Amino acid sequence: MTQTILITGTTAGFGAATARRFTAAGWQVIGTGRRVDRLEALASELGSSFHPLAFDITDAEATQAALASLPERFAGIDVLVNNAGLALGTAPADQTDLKQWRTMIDTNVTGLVTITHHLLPRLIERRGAILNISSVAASWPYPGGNVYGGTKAFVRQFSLGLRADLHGKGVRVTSIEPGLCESEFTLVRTGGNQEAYDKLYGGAHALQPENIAETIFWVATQPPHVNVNSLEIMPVSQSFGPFPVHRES
Ligand code: 8X3
Repeated sequence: MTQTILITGTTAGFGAATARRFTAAGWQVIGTGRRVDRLEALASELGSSFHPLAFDITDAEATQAALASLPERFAGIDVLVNNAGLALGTAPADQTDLKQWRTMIDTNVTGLVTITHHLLPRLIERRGAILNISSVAASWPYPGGNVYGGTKAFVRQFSLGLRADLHGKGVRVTSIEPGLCESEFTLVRTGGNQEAYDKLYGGAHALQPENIAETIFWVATQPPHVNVNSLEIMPVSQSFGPFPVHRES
């Protein structure tokens, strides 16, 4: 039987690459996002096995209405990939814009739990899977990560909590935690600063969205009795720093 996956945030980066990976493997893909032009472009590229669903994930009513509008062929969902999310800014906590913090929480936390809550009955019925895109920032704090890291720690812990609640129901849940990956993510984070983008990725041999898409595909296609609880992935070029100690002079 053809399987169906719903991927949030398919208009760029991990989401678009994951939509391509699963359609190439014969899955039906529902791709969500706000930017209709990008969803339509992906629909023309991927054909009838891709169903675009345009809505703003921070709008609970729009989310519910969009899910209710799914045609019969796409209504049964086997896998949910909660990919929609963003980082805004890299400034220290005392110099950030509260609006940016709230936008990250609205998308990365509230949007994610809202769509998950709506889809849980279908996922339980199909003994499906939930793959949540967290980040290395969930476990490893860095300067300027503040609320972004906090939202991703939520995603990781929510995933583990879901596993506990879904015990015995045959639903798999995974927290996928990528590190530095070359994508629009950084342009969004820096407000479109191409120079910062080039500086960050120059010579870094960062992960590519296709690496994450392949990881998601591997997790989703494990045998039904195998649950990957969490999976952290970095480029070889990225690792860990020392704990800084500030000394009074
Ligand atoms: C973001 C990962 O390493 O760019 O989720 O902070 S990193």
